[in-house]
Amino acid sequence: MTSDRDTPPSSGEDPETDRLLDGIRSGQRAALARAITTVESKKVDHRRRARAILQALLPDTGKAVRLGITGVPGVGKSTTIDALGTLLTEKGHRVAVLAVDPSSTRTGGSILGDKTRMERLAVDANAFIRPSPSAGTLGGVAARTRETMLLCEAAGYDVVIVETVGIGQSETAVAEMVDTFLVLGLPGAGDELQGIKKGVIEIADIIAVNKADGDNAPRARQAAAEYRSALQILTSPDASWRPPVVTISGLTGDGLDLLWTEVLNHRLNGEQSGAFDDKRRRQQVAWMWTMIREQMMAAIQHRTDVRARVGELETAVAGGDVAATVAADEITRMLGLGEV
Ligand SMILES: Nc1nc2c(ncn2[C@@H]2O[C@H](COP(=O)(O)OP(=O)(O)OP(=O)(O)O)[C@@H](O)[C@H]2O)c(=O)[nH]1
Ligand SMILES: [Mg+2]
Repeated sequence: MTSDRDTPPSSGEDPETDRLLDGIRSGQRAALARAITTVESKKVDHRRRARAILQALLPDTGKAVRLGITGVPGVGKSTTIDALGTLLTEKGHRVAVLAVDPSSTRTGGSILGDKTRMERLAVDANAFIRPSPSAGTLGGVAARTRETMLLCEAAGYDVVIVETVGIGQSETAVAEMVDTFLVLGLPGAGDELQGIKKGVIEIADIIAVNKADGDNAPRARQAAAEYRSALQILTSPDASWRPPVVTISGLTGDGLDLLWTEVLNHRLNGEQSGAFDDKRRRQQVAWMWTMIREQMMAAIQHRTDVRARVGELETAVAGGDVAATVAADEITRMLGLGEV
């Protein structure tokens, strides 16, 4: 980009883009919310504006601690995020909470649901809660959430928490957009690790056994010990980091300070070993490829001639009249990509 640092880059031609950029840079919630609506929109002119905004804000992004949180329904994600987020805003941080829930067909309901379970954060001037973009492909939902994360960073949120429910591949999608991936577990993990998939433990940077309060406290400590031994037989993706297991209570707030310390330890450790920069770089490139795939699919949807021909070819391929390879080649050519 040719812009210099004294004059923030702007679209130069779209006043709404300029208004959004100014609003986001000065941390205005309304502008942030409007920009998020713009990145979530499928309209071509909105997508164009979204790209202009994201490019212009690029120098203002990347500075937050990006924390992913997953765990089975009822494990206490909302409760924990409410308590941890409040602890962080009390420390002077600005916290954004986003979600990836591709199964979500809820509209306003999920905002209400999430916000009533995050009572304190919902009314905290230094917190911003945004529910998952409405149902779509996981790739699409994750794409919008990642863009929203960048907007939040540019608006001055220095902690971004991305929550997901343990459905399908959504955990992997969230793990791929954050620096630190936290898996919440329950006391009584001994019963085959409480339905938490082994694959999820493998991508955890930190495990926290929640509900370690009252009568549950001893069982939570026992579960933590079991997670620790389960982790020993797994090879960690980052050789310089052994995922710690902590016990917490989202309800009482016990252990959340230590949990946050572990998040910062993970960051520090990664900065020293180089794993942090590597991961961010890898994520950005993987992100570009995801977008290329998304946009190719979108191009097929947008071009009526291509869409019509895809329909005919599907029938021909299903009927055994045209080889799938040949059909794919025809569409690739129609998109102007030539012979590949
Ligand atoms: N005792 C105890 N109860 C908790 C704790 N954290 C959450 N709960 C309770 O567990 C229930 C589920 O908590 P949520 O925070 O809604 O769980 P969630 O993981 O967000 O659930 P979904 O959004 O449905 O996936 C609620 O009744 C909470 O009050 C905790 O640390 N201790
Ligand atoms: Mg919840």
